[in-house]
Amino acid sequence: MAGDGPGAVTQHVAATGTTVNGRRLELVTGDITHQSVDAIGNAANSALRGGGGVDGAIHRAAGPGLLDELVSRYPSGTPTGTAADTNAHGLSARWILHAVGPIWRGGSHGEAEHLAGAYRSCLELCDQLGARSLALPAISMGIYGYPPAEGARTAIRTVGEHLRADTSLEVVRFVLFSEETHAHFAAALVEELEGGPDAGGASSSA
Ligand code: AR6
Repeated sequence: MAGDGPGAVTQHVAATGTTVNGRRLELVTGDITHQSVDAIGNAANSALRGGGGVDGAIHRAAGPGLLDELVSRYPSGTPTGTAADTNAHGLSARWILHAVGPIWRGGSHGEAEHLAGAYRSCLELCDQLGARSLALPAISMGIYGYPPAEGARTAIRTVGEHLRADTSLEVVRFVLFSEETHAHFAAALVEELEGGPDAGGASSSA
């Protein structure tokens, strides 16, 4: 909801979260195209020409100007494990960050590094752009077949590391499309940020 600030949860079925270094890491269930945040992450492919899943939903909601911008600014797309920024067009945000996760091929083809790289690129772009709030999907965990328990741990760990360092971000919100995916992220949040010796002072709240 506009006006509620970056910490507002605008649409959720189940919401959980934690605080890392004074910044919020939130989990909600919902449609990422309905989020009002500075930056919305997309799970794209390296051609950056649209597709199915969350990519299709974002292109439909943003309108045809998004594809035009991608074609003109990124004629060669962007490699797996990186992200590219555009304007948000019809979405209620300032930027869309088109992140390219890996296709799951069994786990021994650099998938974890590429998945972490896709999330890290979104976080670094936020710092370059001055974004204070970011909504992220479960990159690679749909059509690209990444096992969600493992993918969620990589996603949470990568965001947790970034929030512990110097960043413009005040809120990072994972917007998960199903209760099942939300449960994987909630378990990963406990394991990666609250349970282990590397918890970094995180404190949980509902
Ligand atoms: N809001 C939030 N999450 C969503 C939404 C939505 N509107 N729609 C789907 N998801 P996927 P990938 C979830 O397949 O695995 C495209 O064709 C979905 O349930 O969108 O990275 C691209 O162009 C899943 O949990 O992305 C690429 O070719 C998560 O988003 C390819 O798919 C990611 O699923 C990328 O595959």
